[in-house]
Amino acid sequence: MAATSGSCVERVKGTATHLTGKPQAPRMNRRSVLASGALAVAGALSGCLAVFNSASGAGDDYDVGMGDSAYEPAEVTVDVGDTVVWKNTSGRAHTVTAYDTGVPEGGTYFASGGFDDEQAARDAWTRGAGGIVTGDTYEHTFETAGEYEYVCIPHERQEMIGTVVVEE
Ligand SMILES: [Cu+2]
Repeated sequence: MAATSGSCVERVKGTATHLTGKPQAPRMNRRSVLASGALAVAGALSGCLAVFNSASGAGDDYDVGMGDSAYEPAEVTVDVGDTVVWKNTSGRAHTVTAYDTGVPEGGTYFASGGFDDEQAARDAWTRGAGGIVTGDTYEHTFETAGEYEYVCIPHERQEMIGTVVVEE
């Protein structure tokens, strides 16, 4: 099994280098990250599965990238219970801040930094809190169906706005 695992890691690295032209850390399967109780051996196995998933894009370690002034993609569609992972793929700090009016009835407010509402997130940003720095991730699990709208506070004027559509 050790030999098989090793070759999986090699393939992950090879793919990442080929696609981006620069070395990257081996991709992690985020489900293995979320399952904190998982045994180490299970993590190794899911790492192998991620090789095959990444061929279709499904095994990426994030769902929404954050470019200089845009969420990429700006809209994603997921199912109830899914976790969306944002990753700052740019060189500047961003936020993921739900609009108070952008959360459907019964939905949970979300914002990087863990704030309870939009105003708290905006106030915090003026103090430099709640940002997602280069390479960092933020994630939220959507338990209620509907359409969620969110914004990057520092790049609102550049219309850095995103939507998560959560289906039943
Ligand atoms: Cu931004």
